[in-house]
Amino acid sequence: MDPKMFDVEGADVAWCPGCGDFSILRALKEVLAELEISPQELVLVSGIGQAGKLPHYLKSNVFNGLHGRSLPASTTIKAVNPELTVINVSGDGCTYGEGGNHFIHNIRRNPDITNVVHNNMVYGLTKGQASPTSQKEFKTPLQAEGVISEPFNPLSIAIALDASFVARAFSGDISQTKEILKKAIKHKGYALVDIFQPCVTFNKVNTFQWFKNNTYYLDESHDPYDRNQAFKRSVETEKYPLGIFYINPKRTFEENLTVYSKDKSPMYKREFHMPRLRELMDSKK
Ligand SMILES: Cc1ncc(C[n+]2csc(CCOP(=O)(O)OP(=O)(O)O)c2C)c(N)n1
Ligand code: SF4
Repeated sequence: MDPKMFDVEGADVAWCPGCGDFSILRALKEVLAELEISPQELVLVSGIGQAGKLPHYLKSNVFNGLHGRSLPASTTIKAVNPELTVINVSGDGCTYGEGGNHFIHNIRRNPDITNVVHNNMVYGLTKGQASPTSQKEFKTPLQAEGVISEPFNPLSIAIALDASFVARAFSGDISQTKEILKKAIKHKGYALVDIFQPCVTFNKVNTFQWFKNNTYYLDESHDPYDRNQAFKRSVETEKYPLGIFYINPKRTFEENLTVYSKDKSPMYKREFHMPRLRELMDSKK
């Protein structure tokens, strides 16, 4: 497929020139085309923020919800129609801050969705306040003397909760980001891809060059099926590892739903049975 088929004609892209979001958009379009996933089979789900605007710029079915509330929507969409490819795209604030509770409980459920998090270590849309992943001592107009809280470590939390697929990429390296995204989308189960994404306007510390200097790729000696090893790597901060940290194949949320135990057809293809619904409603009176 041609990645251009995902272009949205006349889209008025609101991102700043040089923003790391552009490379994520490009990588995602190319990966979808290479995996031959059509816009009709795809649903992009996001919350609020600069990252949350990505679905406006990529032709697909879209659900744009409240800040932090995209994961439950993704899980539900996949549950009612497991034939769709569901990709959740949002920022670090949206996913780990306002949506932190959903992030945790979504991992327990393990829906077959891909969760792409644009991690720029700042709140971009609301003009540069600290986010949960902002580093200690990072100065902002609100945290004028620097952030005093410990940064949230999404990878360690995901591995501790035995998530099905945990990875980190850097938007400055499109080819590696594509490889990681491809594996995440193909993975059956919840796949977290945290992507370092420079915010060139509001984060003058964690720049493209900073991410380049402070990251390295996990090499072949890393066994992504070894949870202890994955956890050890996830806490490294002197240089942040990139790549696939952890894979744990397990049954998905949809597979565990009894509604699919005998009949695999999605909900919308099933006959609606009004008398049975009435019976159920009446039984709760
Ligand atoms: C419940 C709620 N709290 C706060 C806001 C205000 N708000 C909108 S976007 C945003 C920050 C977005 O940051 P992030 O999710 O990191 O995405 P980015 O803009 O950096 O891509 C905030 C705090 C809101 N819309 N809803
Ligand atoms: S404010 Fe930051 S995250 Fe938002 S578009 Fe500009 S560079 Fe990108």
